[in-house]
Amino acid sequence: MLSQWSCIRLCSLSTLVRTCYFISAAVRTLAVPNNKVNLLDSRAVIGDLGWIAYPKNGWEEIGEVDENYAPIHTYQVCKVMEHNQNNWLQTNWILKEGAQRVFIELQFTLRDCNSLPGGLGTCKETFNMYYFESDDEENRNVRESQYSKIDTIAADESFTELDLGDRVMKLNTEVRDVGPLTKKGFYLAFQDVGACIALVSVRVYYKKCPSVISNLALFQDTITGADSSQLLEVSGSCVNNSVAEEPPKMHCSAEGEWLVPIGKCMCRPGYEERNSTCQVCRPGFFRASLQSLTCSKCPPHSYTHVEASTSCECEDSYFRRDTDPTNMACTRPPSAPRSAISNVNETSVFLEWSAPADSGGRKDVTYNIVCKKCRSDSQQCEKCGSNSRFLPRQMGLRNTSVMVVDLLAHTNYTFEVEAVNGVTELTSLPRQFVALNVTTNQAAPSPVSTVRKEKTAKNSISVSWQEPDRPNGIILEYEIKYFEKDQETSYTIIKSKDMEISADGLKPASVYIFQIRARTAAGYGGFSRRFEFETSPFSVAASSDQSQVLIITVSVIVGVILLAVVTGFLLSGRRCGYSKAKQDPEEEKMHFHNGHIKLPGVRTYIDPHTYEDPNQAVHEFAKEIDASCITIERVIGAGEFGEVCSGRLKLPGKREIPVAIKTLKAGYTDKQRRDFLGEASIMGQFDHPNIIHLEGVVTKSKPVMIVTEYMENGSLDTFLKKNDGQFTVIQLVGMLRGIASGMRYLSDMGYVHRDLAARNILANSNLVCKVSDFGLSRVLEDDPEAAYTTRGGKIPIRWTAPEAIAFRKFTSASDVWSYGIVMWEVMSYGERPYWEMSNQDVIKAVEEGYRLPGPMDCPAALYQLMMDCWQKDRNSRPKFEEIVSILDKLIRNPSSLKTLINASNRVSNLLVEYGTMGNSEFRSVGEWLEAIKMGRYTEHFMESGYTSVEAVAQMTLDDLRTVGVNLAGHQKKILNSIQEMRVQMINGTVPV
Ligand code: ACK
Repeated sequence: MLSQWSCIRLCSLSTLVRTCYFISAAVRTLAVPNNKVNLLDSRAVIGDLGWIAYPKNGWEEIGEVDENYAPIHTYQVCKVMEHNQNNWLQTNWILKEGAQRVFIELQFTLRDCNSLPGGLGTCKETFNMYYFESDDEENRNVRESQYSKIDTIAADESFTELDLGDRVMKLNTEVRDVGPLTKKGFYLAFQDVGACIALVSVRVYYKKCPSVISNLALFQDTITGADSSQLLEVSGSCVNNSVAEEPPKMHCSAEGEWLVPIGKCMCRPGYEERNSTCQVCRPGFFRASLQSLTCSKCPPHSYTHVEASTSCECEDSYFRRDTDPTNMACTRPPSAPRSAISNVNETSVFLEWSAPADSGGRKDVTYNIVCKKCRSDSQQCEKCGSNSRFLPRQMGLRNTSVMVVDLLAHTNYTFEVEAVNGVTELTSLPRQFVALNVTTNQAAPSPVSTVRKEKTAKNSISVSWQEPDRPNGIILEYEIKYFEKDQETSYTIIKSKDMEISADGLKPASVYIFQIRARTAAGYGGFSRRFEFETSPFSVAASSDQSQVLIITVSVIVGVILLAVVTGFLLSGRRCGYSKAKQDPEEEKMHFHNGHIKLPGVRTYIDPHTYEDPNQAVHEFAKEIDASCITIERVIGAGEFGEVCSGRLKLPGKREIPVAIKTLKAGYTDKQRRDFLGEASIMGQFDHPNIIHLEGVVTKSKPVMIVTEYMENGSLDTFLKKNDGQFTVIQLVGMLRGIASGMRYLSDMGYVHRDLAARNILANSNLVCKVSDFGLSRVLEDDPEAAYTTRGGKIPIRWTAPEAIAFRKFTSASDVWSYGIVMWEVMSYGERPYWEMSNQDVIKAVEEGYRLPGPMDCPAALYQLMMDCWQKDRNSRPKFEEIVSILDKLIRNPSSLKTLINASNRVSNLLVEYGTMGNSEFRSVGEWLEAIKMGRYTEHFMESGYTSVEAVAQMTLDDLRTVGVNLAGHQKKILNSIQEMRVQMINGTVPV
């Protein structure tokens, strides 16, 4: 019989090393991964394994060494020749350590039965593995029947004698698992029934999911479940300084792998995640919320001096709104808005400003308007009422402009434009604002809103009405327009100072439409809506005797009263008030058909010359004022016909108003009187806020007077010269807009002014400009600027269009040319157009295409407009309508005025080549000084080094003083000549 021992021993000497080699190779490849926990490893046990073999001659332990010569335990059995083998090998008691399923890995070699001679009948090639559970290890006497079989183990590969000869050892590895285990521990047992086996190693282990940190949650070691497909749900715990956003969970698979993570932990604010831990934010850094990724540096104007900050504090005077993100810089209230300008249009004010220099670091700057109404005589202001409207709104404006409408006329307002931002309310600091003082202008009254029918008869309707809601001044009269319904082309206009009229001469049983409007010094307001009233079909009195008696009685009473009134009026003689060549002194009636006047009255300008009797014209258009109503206060100037005075006019029932009074000096001729009053006949036809308003005339006593509204600042040219450089561009453009608007009205009326110049514009205390000086044939006679042309007419050359100078073609287009010159005068603060050039030189230069240069600091858009007004072809010049609209646009968009013409533009058009100081005429400074009668300074100039014309052309007033020219008159004379000199020098270098 071949013993198991002998077989192994046989092998061992020659094959052990190789066997060990295989074993060690297997050990290396089966290094324990960290999700397997060994309960038993026979190779790792150095001392006695404590296994028991039964019967004793069955399994046998052989001491071997591995490749490192470390001892290992090997059990062999090889009773292949004997029948009925039943050899058991029981392991020691294995504590299961909480495992529910264990794995048994066996390594063994098995002899191929075919390779054994004579053993074929009894030789086996398998063995069986059993287990037995128990709570303690005392009871080792386990009966065979108590074991539970795990499996029959067969070798994948068995070996033969040949293999030994070939030095090949075939080591099998088999793994079986068993569970669920219910007791504390168990025994394993290997049953051999007649095979040749060497059990080289037995390893028993269970699997676990090893402790891991995932999503900042710690998942502890977890022993896998009893079932081979079971997933155990495991809760994680958040690592230090982290919190669960959603409870963290993972699933431990039977294979010891973590699967399906759910939820996660995040570092607390003040900490950030680094290497799966939460690290504190350093001073100067903060982390505000779970959502932020890392600690961030404190934003500008904030700080923190401690660790683990969740926010940074704002520096002094800086703030943070609750809604501001924590990573936003701390901010502060804005500075005041800048460059505020206002533009008044009657009772509306357009305010515009620039954003503050410092927005406080925020983008939510808005503007509030504080409106104060101030008394003109004091600094006392009160909050504006709720009547005025702010467009688009008063508070929280995002744009840098606002329109304020429905203000009171003639009222001083202060508008404070405040800049605020999101942190303004967090501070007690005063709000930063820019203030604008504004005085509203005259404004036309609002429309009459209610018209009532008082009485109707067969041929008449009496109506009454109420004063408009916003009269905007003293109502001078009402205009009542009425016409038969659907017959609008034929209408009648009645002017009345009362608030009741009777429209007579109407058709019976007919519907009439009434519309009423009011007039103040600022002109007419809009018409009321249409009111319909019907005349009676029959005479009311016709049917009854009683009524007839009543009517007769009433008629008699009315007649008596009327008689008394008329007599009283006549007796009152030179009573202060108007008198008109009308039956009702307070009422004026005009009939229109298809837009043309049917009875005396005006819609378009009527040349007073067309009246045979000039007196009739003046009384048609001007009211006669009784001289007793006028108080003359002082002489303010001299006109062609006599003094111009200021004074006061007090008409009965009216407020006293300041007026200008033009007088006709004694000893006048008839023609002079006619011409003098001609102006009133023209002025009286106009009714516009930018045309000087005629109050009336005094013709019935001497001196003959023309009374107009008083314009505090007098003529515009003088006023601008006195206030050189004092106005904003917007104010200047506002003046120009007013003049253009007045001129639009005149041209619409078909009136050509012919003498439009700054000297003929008057300005009031609100800077409202009004066109004045309306003459007849004398138009230009009294203008000191007017000069005789070759054709004999007298014309203000510098202001007049070439075609008007050349062939007296005066039109609204020639007025537009003059308007361009006025623009130039205004923008240069009253500078004389073409300076001291002679009229002849001006005519020649203009004919040759030369034009005035842009005034200093003049917005390019305005200079362009001037140049357009000076187009040679009069049809190419803009109409006043267009000029008004261009100026309106510029006013609405003041930034369009910021582009100024540059110095070269200024002079490139300055192609004036006339004067006495041409390059050729004066070769030396001495000659020049002699020519302007300043020869006495020649030596001074030479001594100071001003020896050339070029050097002189650079001189300033200070230079002149240094040279020794101290007399103001001489300084002025020399500087004027230097100015001309510069012009000529430029002209000499710039080609036309
Ligand atoms: O520049 P001024 O002060 O303004 O001098 C002239 C002067 O009379 C001779 O025309 C002034 N003037 C003319 N009309 C008026 C007016 N309606 N209001 C005030 N001043 C006037 C003008």
